[in-house]
Amino acid sequence: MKGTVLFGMNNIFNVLPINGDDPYECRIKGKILKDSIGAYNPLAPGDIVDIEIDSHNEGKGMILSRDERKNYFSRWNKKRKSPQTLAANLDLLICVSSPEIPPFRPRFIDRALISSERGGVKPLIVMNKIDQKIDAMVTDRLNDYEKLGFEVLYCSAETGKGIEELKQRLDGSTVAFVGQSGVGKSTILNLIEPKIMQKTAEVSQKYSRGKHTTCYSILVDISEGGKIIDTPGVRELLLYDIEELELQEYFPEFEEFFGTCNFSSCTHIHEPGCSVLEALKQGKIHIDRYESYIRIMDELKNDK
Ligand SMILES: Nc1nc2c(ncn2[C@@H]2O[C@H](COP(=O)(O)OP(=O)(O)OP(=O)(O)O)[C@@H](O)[C@H]2O)c(=O)[nH]1
Ligand SMILES: [Mg+2]
Ligand SMILES: [Zn+2]
Repeated sequence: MKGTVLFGMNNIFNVLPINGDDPYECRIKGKILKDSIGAYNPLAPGDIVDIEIDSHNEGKGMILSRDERKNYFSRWNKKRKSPQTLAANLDLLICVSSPEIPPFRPRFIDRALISSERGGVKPLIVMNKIDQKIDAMVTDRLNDYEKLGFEVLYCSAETGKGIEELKQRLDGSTVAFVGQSGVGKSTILNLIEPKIMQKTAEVSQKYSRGKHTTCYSILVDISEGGKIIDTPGVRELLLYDIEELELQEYFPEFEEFFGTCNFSSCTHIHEPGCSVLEALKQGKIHIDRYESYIRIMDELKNDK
């Protein structure tokens, strides 16, 4: 029988049968799923699996295999030195951010955009907490994302502004919320599906940081249609498996300069006759995006 993984904890996975209302608590049959060798987690919310129901134990079952993923959103888990999938089989990756508390982190967004493209998912940037002060720097960065062709939606889970629009984007599809801790992912989910009540917590006043309230990814079926995967806030969104010369392809603003640098294998960092560096000088490329490019490049080269 096929089912969707809702969440997993301590190697026990809650799986909702495709045509059923009640999830089964499942373990993986055997020691490991053959598709997940080397991964931090064998399964993520949104994964489609084959299960065998345990006829002796009500509500229990075994996971036999995992279907190939249509797409996924993942990051590099530094501690365990392996890729960690946060959600699978998505129609949209929603990167939630906030303008002030916690502070706006465009570098996180840049990484989320790259990781979603890498995994084959369309991204949407959501600026939540628009009831807070929005700095000119923040507006400038968000306008730049729009100029680059990324969608940006503004909302406030506090006042409800923009939430209707967000609901419409859901429209029967499967979406995942990602973002730093404290930006309001679970609060938005609770507004969209009040019967859920995911735990939320105030941002620490002292550090202006979230408290990592959500501790594992979970898929929630929305009564009005669609599915939302709420993920825990991650401090770092590390990228992996991207070649040095491949990174530029994730920066749409570099595209018009491809093939116009002096060297065909230009990394756009220090090479003479580099048209990306020239465009940067002329203000055609946002300095902050370029800074992200440099930092990610450094990390891809050195980190693992
Ligand atoms: N002012 C304001 N506060 C908000 C808004 N949305 C959420 N909050 C508050 O922000 C705090 C953090 O919200 P959470 O929903 O727990 O954040 P989260 O992104 O789920 O955080 P993690 O689970 O730790 O990743 C809570 O105190 C919310 O009430 C908003 O639009 N405006
Ligand atoms: Mg949360
Ligand atoms: Zn160049």
